[in-house]
Amino acid sequence: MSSNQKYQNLIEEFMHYASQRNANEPEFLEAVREVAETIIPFIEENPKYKGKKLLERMIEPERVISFRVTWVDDKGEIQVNRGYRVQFNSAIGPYKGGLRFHSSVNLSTLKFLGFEQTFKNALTTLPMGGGKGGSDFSTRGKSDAEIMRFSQAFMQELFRHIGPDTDVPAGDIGVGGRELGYLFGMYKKLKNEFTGVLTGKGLAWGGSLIRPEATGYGVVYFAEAALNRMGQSIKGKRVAVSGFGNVSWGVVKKVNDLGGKVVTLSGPDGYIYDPDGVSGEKVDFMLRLRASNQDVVKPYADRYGVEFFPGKKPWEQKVDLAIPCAIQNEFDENDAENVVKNGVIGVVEAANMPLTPEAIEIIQNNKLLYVPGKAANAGGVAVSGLEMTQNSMRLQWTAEEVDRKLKWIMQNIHENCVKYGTEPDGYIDYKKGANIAGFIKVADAMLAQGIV
Ligand code: 2IT
Repeated sequence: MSSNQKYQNLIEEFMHYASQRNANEPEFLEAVREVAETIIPFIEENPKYKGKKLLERMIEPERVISFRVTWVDDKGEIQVNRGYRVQFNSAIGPYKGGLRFHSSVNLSTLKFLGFEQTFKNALTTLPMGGGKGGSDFSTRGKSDAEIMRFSQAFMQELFRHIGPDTDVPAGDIGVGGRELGYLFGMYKKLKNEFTGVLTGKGLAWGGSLIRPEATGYGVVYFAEAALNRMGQSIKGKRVAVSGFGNVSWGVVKKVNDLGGKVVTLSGPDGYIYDPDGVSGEKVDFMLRLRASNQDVVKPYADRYGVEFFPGKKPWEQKVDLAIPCAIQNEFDENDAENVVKNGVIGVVEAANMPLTPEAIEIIQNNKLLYVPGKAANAGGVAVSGLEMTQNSMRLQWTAEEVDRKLKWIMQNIHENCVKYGTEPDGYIDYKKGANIAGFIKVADAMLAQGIV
């Protein structure tokens, strides 16, 4: 009997408690269950953590802020959006995590993201707590002036709740360098302070080199470490990627650096298949696609004469590695069956929780490589942490220095996952390893700081 089965009753009891308190929050409950399934057995086997209600405390955000964002669009019409900041856990540092501007944003999404962020940030070795925020505002079809007015209106409330030692937001889906610039400008105006209150800033105003690339680079460094363990490497591998935004862009660049080939990109409209690989000027074209605010990938196919599959997902292509970079639950059991059938080595999550629980189960039951986002995509927030360090020191490190630190952090996370996730048969359960390593750091800090 596996420890998971032995503790099934405790897990179900805990999930019953969590579901009652968080009804109508399916994404949050999905993230909680994933952690509970690995952490409850760990707590039961490590008496130091027993009877302390650690998990009950961890699934309760320290603070949830919800606010109205009103602004005027280009037609002169008044628009009303909802803004949030979920300050989840500050046991090991100031709340830290991105802002997401996307039509799917609601409290459930942001609670799942803030909860995951707490574990992810703990894995980076840097002193950052967990938080997440955003709005149901979508940049799709908006003008630059509208994006500026919305970002300013959003910050007009958020500024009260954040600060360089309190809560340090960054970007996420729909929030890149442009949006962060508008957010930072308004924060600075309101506070009359130039501080490192946001990360992902532009280079000229306190940003860090490598931050734009960091999430994608980190994912590929992690994948390389995992492949090396299996006696393989990225070199010569064909990779399927979803999305075409910031994370996919970093993944494409680093896969190319290491001698692999990314053959797919996707958007809400479908996916493109480029057998020659996304390289050279095609990589820069990804940035133009993002800046166009259209949220479609088809223009890539039109421009470079490759195949476009409307309404389809890239996981039907035969590749060596699948790296979902788009959004939660984008990869389901059918996709998992597809990639298993096509002989994939594994799936590495670059987005947050892109695989459904059923998909994870299929990948892991087939003993294929599965790396959860909270481990694989931690490079983004890790370089955000390095940006905070540089801001505090009032200096700027070179790209080489930041990249070297990023690589070290990703290898360290990989080793920690192996340490806590190695199964008796030698299979590495990276999900279990990441959850336990993250839990230990946050739990030890919470125990030391008393009941607060
Ligand atoms: O999901 C993530 O880790 C991010 N969106 C980055 C957060 C950050 O604070 O850099």
